[in-house]
Amino acid sequence: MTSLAPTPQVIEKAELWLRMYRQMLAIRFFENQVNELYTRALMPGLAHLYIGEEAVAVGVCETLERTDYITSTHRGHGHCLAKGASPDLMFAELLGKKAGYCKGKGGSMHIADPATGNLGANAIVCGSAGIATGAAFSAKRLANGRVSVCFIGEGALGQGVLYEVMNLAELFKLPVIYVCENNLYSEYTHFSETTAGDILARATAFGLHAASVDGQNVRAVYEHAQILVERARRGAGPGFLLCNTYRYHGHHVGDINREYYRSRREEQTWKTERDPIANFAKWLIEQKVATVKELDELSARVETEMKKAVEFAMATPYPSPDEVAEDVYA
Ligand SMILES: Cc1ncc(C[n+]2csc(CCOP(=O)(O)OP(=O)(O)O)c2C)c(N)n1
Repeated sequence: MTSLAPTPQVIEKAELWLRMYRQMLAIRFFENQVNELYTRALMPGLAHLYIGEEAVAVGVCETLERTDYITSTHRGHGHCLAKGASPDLMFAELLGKKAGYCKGKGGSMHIADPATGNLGANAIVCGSAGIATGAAFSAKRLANGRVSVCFIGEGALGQGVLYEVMNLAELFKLPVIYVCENNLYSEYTHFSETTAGDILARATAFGLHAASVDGQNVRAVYEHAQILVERARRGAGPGFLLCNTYRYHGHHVGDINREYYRSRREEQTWKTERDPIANFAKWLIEQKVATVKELDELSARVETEMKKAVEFAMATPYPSPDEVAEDVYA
């Protein structure tokens, strides 16, 4: 059987697709290491894993410039990595080390990286909506062409501040995009038990340009995000992107007995049929962007990089006790 050659469009974008694939792998392997550190009691506190949702962070952040802003959530490692953060410094932060992004004093839910436009994760549900909208306001006033992306979970739809900022964002035509990751559960409750009506209608009621996308398909996320980012950047106003996705792990690393709120069968179905990485790999191979062997080798390289990042973080020192009051505000 003769195989078809890749189309010109696929060839043109091959580098982009492979970069996105690599970035999704990086997030997955990073998070696997986080889970292991927690399970082996090597990491203080806990973490909310992003595994299963990689296509959202990567698809959106690939449409952004380094100088564009993002704000993140309690489930923020994926956003941080996709915007260009260093895994070494992230692991150092998770382990409470001085080399970490917050000198070891912030931990998983407070990683910020101004160098890559990441204005910070936020432990407060919807806590970053005002920050992202304010950043967009500054971008508009300074006319610097930057765009701001506010990642939120569907749990944030229950927070009043979201409606205040969407109202202002539309009135002022701010370059901000609210990316809502609906992973079906807010902690241990299905979204249908907390969320009335049509989610997109909440954004369109204020005049935002809103769209819904399969959050397991990185190309679809990328293409939808590109439209909203381009509109925002040329001054056409804010957008709202609803990404339908799923978290494979519990609400946090300690949430291991989950059958009382969702079945193992449901988890298995998402993992085997809708995995964003496996499905993208299949597509890359079908389109002849890469071979199975090339993707396997890439995967092994990225996994090794993440293991090395953990080694770096383990070996680097803790802050000295006399620095405890430095860089903290209260
Ligand atoms: C204002 C506020 N209320 C409650 C909490 C407790 N809390 C932490 S995460 C979470 C669930 C958030 O769900 P969602 O926004 O859908 O994000 P997901 O965890 O699904 O990624 C809740 C209720 C909080 N951190 N902040």
